[in-house]
Amino acid sequence: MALTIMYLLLLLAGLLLCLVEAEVHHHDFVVTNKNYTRLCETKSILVVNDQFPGPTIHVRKGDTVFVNVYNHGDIELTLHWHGVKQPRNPWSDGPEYVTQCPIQPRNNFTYEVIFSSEEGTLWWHAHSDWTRNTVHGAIVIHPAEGTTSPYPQPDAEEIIILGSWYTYDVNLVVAQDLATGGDLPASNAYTINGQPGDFCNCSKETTYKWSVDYGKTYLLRIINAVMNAELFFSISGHNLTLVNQDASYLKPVVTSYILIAPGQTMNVLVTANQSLGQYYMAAHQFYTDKATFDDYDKTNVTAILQYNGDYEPPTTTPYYPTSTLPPFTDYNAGISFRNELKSLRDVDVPKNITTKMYVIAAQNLLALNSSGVVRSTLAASLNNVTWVNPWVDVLQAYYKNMSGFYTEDFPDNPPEFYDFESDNLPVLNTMRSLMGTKVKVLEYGEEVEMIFQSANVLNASEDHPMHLHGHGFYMVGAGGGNFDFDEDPKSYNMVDPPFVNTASIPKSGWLAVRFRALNPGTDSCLVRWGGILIIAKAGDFLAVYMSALDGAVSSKEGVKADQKWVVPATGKQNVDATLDSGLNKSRVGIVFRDDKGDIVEAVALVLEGKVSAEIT
Ligand SMILES: *[C@@H]1O[C@H](CO)[C@@H](O)[C@H](O)[C@H]1NC(C)=O
Ligand SMILES: *[C@@H]1O[C@H](CO)[C@@H](O)[C@H](O)[C@H]1NC(C)=O
Ligand SMILES: *[C@@H]1O[C@H](CO)[C@@H](O)[C@H](O)[C@H]1NC(C)=O
Ligand SMILES: *[C@@H]1O[C@H](CO)[C@@H](O)[C@H](O)[C@H]1NC(C)=O
Ligand SMILES: *[C@@H]1O[C@H](CO)[C@@H](O)[C@H](O)[C@H]1NC(C)=O
Ligand SMILES: *[C@@H]1O[C@H](CO)[C@@H](O)[C@H](O)[C@H]1NC(C)=O
Ligand SMILES: *[C@@H]1O[C@H](CO)[C@@H](O)[C@H](O)[C@H]1NC(C)=O
Ligand SMILES: *[C@@H]1O[C@H](CO)[C@@H](O)[C@H](O)[C@H]1NC(C)=O
Ligand SMILES: *[C@@H]1O[C@H](CO)[C@@H](O)[C@H](O)[C@H]1NC(C)=O
Ligand SMILES: *[C@@H]1O[C@H](CO)[C@@H](O)[C@H](O)[C@H]1NC(C)=O
Ligand SMILES: *[C@@H]1O[C@H](CO)[C@@H](O)[C@H](O)[C@H]1NC(C)=O
Ligand SMILES: *[C@@H]1O[C@H](CO)[C@@H](O)[C@H](O)[C@H]1NC(C)=O
Ligand SMILES: [Cu+2]
Repeated sequence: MALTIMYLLLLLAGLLLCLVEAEVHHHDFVVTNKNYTRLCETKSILVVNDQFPGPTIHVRKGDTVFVNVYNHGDIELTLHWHGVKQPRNPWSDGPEYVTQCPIQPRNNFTYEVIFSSEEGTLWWHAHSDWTRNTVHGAIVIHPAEGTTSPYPQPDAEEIIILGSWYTYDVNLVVAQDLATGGDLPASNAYTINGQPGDFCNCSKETTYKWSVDYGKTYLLRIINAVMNAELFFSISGHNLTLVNQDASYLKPVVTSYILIAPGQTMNVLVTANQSLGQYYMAAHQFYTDKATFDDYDKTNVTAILQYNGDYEPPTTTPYYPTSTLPPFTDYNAGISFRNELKSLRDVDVPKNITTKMYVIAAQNLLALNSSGVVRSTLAASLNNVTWVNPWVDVLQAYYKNMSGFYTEDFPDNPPEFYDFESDNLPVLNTMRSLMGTKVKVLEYGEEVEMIFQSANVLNASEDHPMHLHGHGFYMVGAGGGNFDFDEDPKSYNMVDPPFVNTASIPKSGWLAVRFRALNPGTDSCLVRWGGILIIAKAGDFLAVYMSALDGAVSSKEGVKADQKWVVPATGKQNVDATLDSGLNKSRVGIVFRDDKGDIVEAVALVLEGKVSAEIT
């Protein structure tokens, strides 16, 4: 009894201490357009405070930051504090149309960013279509005053932001794609702290350099801020010791490379104890989509780790991590890295699961006929629902009890069970999804399990990074093939699974996560890829929204319904036809009448404007 009271008193004292010591910070973020030159070409990009990447926010665990955002740019946007749980503070989370409407040009908005249990590295980014490609920066969260990291104090720290560069106005192109169609563009190069590095045109002079002292140990805070791609990252001659992901500590993983998904953040320790010289840090894409659509960014982005001191470099060019950076399509390197991740300590995994969801992530193709013009629209879906933005943000609609903006019938299971990983899915049955703004409602305190399955609809199964706002989740399992409800749960890690905010569903496989709905009032994520919005009720309100990070809906006008192609009615045939769409290389759907007058739907590959389609 006495012990219990002591404990409570200590707890109270601890809380008071926290309240006294947590700091409040204020920042002004001014968004403007600014010209930047990369890859030999100059273009105007959106930046914050004249910096690309944007300014770093430094806090201690438990602090609060107010950020006044002034939009002096030419495009509407919001900002999001990726991985910050924001307890009971959903209005400041940021996703457009989920927690707020975008900040219009010449307007301002103040975010209150509340840090709670996070410790490590996170990041902030714009959350309106693809504006985040240049509007982003690091968030460094140090241990609270008087506490220390469970790992030895490094001698110094370095931030590495991995980004993607487009030589054209990608926001415009994405807006056009969203309106008219086609796959989303691949970047022209990846960047490290804004620079493509030695292997890209017109980039050698400005390659990012990091100087180290022999014998010191450094903490690298690595952020994947690219739009769409998972990346392998390696430093020639130096192992990495991964100690923290998504601002949560891990058991140390000594590795020669990491795999980092868009949205993820990783802290690694690096000891500078190799012979004095220059070593490349290099990254490139981990590509999991099928080989026929290989139009991805194949550049190798590099920065240089160089030892301080007076020495003759042993080589004229820096060492390249040839043997440690896995090849673009090294699926096993991806899987074996992910299997190593474990929380530093045993954790309290939710076991009283009251909501269990099996969610199929697929890429779909919709055919919309408006006044005789058939638009084929690539869209992503979760359980066959493709998310549609409401025009009043969901949180406001929920809070103000405004009806008609969403429905609370997001399904716990796919409407139809089939062999999700088949290489031969019947096109017509699986290709279409349902457009809608569907939300899943959770009671406060529920323990939730979500199993995501990457379906092979359109032969397009690939890794999909999933991200949860307002909460972290335990990644309890992942595997290949269709989820086996009897066998697969036996392999769950119920002891020390990693606690993260972003994890990938593996290509042709599944991902199982668990979380507690304990944060009334959180929300959202990338609407374009289709998604679920979860609202958890409490005395307060709560919305959690989850979706794939890696794609967007797109569609293309131009396949006119009256266009005549001579196509046999049956059998698999290649069609040769010209598409007046301006699309060069893309996966599109085509819908037309065959010579018998029947409507035919098919998936087509467009190359240089020529269509070759398989008609079944
Ligand atoms: C960017 O460069 C273009 C052409 O070089 C110029 O017209 C424009 O004013 C510049 N924009 C800014 C924001 O400096
Ligand atoms: C910020 O916006 C508000 C309206 O939302 C306006 O009243 C205020 O003057 C603006 N502040 C600045 C510094 O522009
Ligand atoms: C670099 O420039 C050369 C010459 O202009 C060009 O042929 C090549 O395609 C460029 N490489 C990349 C990756 O853009
Ligand atoms: C990296 O770690 C591996 C496995 O622990 C070890 O075999 C290798 O020698 C290490 N390399 C360096 C450069 O320390
Ligand atoms: C360099 O440091 C790493 C990490 O502490 C250690 O594992 C490795 O053995 C060291 N290598 C040399 C050559 O000292
Ligand atoms: C990137 O590096 C890989 C080896 O890791 C190499 O095969 C490829 O040619 C490089 N690509 C470019 C564009 O330099
Ligand atoms: C499990 O959760 C339900 C609903 O939240 C609750 O009523 C029940 O008491 C819980 N059971 C246990 C064993 O915690
Ligand atoms: C599209 O709709 C028009 C009427 O607006 C109709 O005449 C046409 O047959 C439809 N096309 C297809 C492929 O269904
Ligand atoms: C919300 O609206 C519904 C339907 O209009 C109504 O039945 C319900 O009582 C309202 N709830 C609140 C809390 O206003
Ligand atoms: C998905 O929804 C669409 C539209 O309602 C429907 O045509 C299709 O059959 C559904 N697909 C599956 C696999 O449930
Ligand atoms: C998917 O790939 C398989 C095997 O490569 C092929 O037989 C099938 O026709 C493809 N289906 C579609 C919809 O492209
Ligand atoms: C498509 O390819 C043609 C021929 O190579 C080229 O003229 C055209 O500019 C390309 N269009 C796009 C949108 O890349
Ligand atoms: Cu986020």
